[in-house]
Amino acid sequence: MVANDSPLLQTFRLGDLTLPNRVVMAPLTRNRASHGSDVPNELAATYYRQRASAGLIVSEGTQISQQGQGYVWTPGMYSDAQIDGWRRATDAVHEAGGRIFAQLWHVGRISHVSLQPNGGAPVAPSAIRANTRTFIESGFAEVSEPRALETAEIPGIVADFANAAANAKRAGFDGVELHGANGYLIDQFLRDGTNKRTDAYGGSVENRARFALEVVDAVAKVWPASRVGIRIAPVSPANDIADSNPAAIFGHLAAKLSERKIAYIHVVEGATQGDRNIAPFDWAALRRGFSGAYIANNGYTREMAIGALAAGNVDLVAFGRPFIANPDLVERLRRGAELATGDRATFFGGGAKGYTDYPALSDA
Ligand code: 8OZ
Repeated sequence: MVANDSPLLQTFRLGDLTLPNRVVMAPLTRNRASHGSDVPNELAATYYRQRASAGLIVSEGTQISQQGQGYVWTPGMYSDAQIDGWRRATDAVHEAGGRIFAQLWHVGRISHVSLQPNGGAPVAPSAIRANTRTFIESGFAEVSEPRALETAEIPGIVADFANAAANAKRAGFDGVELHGANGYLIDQFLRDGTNKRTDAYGGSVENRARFALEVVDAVAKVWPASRVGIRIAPVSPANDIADSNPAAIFGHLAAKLSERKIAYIHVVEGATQGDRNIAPFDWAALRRGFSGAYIANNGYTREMAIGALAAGNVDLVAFGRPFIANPDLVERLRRGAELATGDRATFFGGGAKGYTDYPALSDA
């Protein structure tokens, strides 16, 4: 047993929200939206309700438009039916005393023609195909060759983010997190490995950050900045992304996000779901360069999280995979109880099995 003065159980003031603890449920792609409509169904409401003791839940990545979808059966935030479906989940979380932000997602080039409007090419800052796979109805598939966005198309995608942010409000979310990590569209603009543009959105760090900041500004017209966060993964090679100088682009981004007073940066430290030390990076400097809260993520154990919080290095710690098989993760961390291990075969796709059937300790 551990006393309730554990750093994990301290409250945290995130903008105008008071979080009851420092444990964030990280966004987790689970591919269980209703087939054909990408509506989050009753199972999703149950799944999120079961995890409502998190200080904050960040929803799974939720595409802002059909063009923004890169995997089959991920939920959307652009149709009325999707908004209604999400309303069930946010009501369930709130009834259980929790808080939930929607993660707004555009995959950019990490997609497949079978998922795109009219079977078209996925869009990206530059026409460079990623060396990676996605999963589509028939199973894993190489991602498709993208086309480069015309400059004139970019405001439309910014507007899609703003529209999805407004839809998230209608759906009862408490805020929104922009998916700026893991090699998806916002990240593709940020990095010089994927952004070879010669217009105002490419080249210098100022230009490469322009798209991300335009999205932040548009979303922060719909929500107070204190209800907006962004997830970033400065050195992760996820989805074949690369940059020649991550400290430069992410340092600049942090400074510009500070001016906008958004609530938090949610930082995947190291390789997503992998080596935390894949490349050197000064996380403390990134945090110092940002005015809001710092949510740390990636392979944190209970001990690491307590240590980082106690040292004052981080404000909140996000746990991803541990939340799959431990709906009451906060209680287990409080007790120092053993954590259950999730079954990889049911991470992506399927029904209740491996989704809503993991018990809490109190169920035993
Ligand atoms: C796992 C499978 C599919 C997508 C990410 C949204 O890496 C994802 C994702 C993770 O951010």
